Amino acid sequence: MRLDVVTIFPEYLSPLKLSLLGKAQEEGLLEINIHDLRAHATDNHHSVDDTPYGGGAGMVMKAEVWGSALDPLLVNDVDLIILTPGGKRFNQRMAEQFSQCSQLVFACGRYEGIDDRIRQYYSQNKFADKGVRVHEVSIGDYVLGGGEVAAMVMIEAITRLLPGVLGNPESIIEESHMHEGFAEHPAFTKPQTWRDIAVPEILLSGNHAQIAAWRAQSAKDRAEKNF
Ligand code: 6GU
Repeated sequence: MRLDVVTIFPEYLSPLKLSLLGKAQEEGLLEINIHDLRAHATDNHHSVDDTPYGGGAGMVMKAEVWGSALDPLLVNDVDLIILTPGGKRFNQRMAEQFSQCSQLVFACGRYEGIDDRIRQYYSQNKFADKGVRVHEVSIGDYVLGGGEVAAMVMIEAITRLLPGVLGNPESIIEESHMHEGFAEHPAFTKPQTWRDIAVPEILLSGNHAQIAAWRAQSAKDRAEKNF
């Protein structure tokens, strides 16, 4: 899988070099390219934003700058993800769908967002015919300073589903039966008693059917409590 992230803060994405994702890149399972949006600014001040038509607070990121950054990335069979708090809420099902894609391009908006003509332009039939698909995505109901952290959240959720990236594929299979409303069961490891709190007896029984039933019920209870 190839990932491209376009941002005015390339250093913000440096954690992607660490840990499992760093290793996945070294092993060639994954290619991540970070692009500096400001390199596509054309005026003396290298501005990437301007005041909004219609007035109001804040600044809007310029279509010309984004167009120049995105044109070379949106060639064929590629999903453009525009990160915006107004987008479709990201979830595990979307992570699974995006993990099947060959190339994802993350457009990290700052300020009051990206000129909407970017979304409109790359949604046209001439791009759809080339295999360019456009998505507006949010990671939750709160407002971040920009899409960078949201892109990292999505990248972590998506790439751990790729073959060979996560150490333990069995936990992926377990998760695939979960989705919303069916959270994970509580987990325990040694010692059997810690500060007078014992591990549930059933988990020591060796009765796999009963353990599975206990885990399913606990996961349900926990999910309902957290709702
Ligand atoms: Cl994708 N961007 C911003 N700026 N805020 C958010 C978000 C994205 N998702 C949730 N809040």
